[in-house]
Amino acid sequence: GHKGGVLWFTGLSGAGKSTLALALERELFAKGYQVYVLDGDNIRSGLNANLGFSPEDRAENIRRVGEVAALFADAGFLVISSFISPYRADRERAREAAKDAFHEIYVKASLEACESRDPKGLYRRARTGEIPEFTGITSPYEPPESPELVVPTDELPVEDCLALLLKYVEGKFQT
Ligand code: GGZ
Repeated sequence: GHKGGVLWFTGLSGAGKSTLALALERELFAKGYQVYVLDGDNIRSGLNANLGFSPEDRAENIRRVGEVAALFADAGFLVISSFISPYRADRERAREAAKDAFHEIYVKASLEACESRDPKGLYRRARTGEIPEFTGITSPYEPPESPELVVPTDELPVEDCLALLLKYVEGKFQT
């Protein structure tokens, strides 16, 4: 079997992290990989239910996710972690937890693209001030400086983005 690893997705809300994480999980599972997605649905609803979106809470969110991801990788899983993870220092700490198993993947779309998609109407609510500290609007996003992979979702259709991810994973991890 393959070794464990952490595929650490980072990017703005609406960049396509969740869509790609779930599509990649499905494809990898079908190819026989032991794969598991960590995202807001299974982490912010449970383990991190006590955390909000202040800089301190985001740091703690990412710290815990980084540790959980490292444990799963230790157990031989390919973990797909799908969080905005806006701060470089927090992502670096997650990398230190997983060591060589860590792969930073920048799911890259411009703020303009994300805001025009606005699938959940969150950017609109952030602009009116109804949602405070919203990433890209009233809270910072620090893009990766040297990610292992960039997936430009505002330049390529989702199938091509998925193909990039699959090629990357299959090059690094053999079942
Ligand atoms: C950013 C927020 C916020 C604020 C709620 N800022 O696109 P979504 O809706 O479905 O996913 C976003 C999710 C971000 O949670 P993360 O755990 O990934 O964030 S972090 O890594 O920064 O801790 C968004 C929703 O939660 N959401 N309020 N203020 N996104």
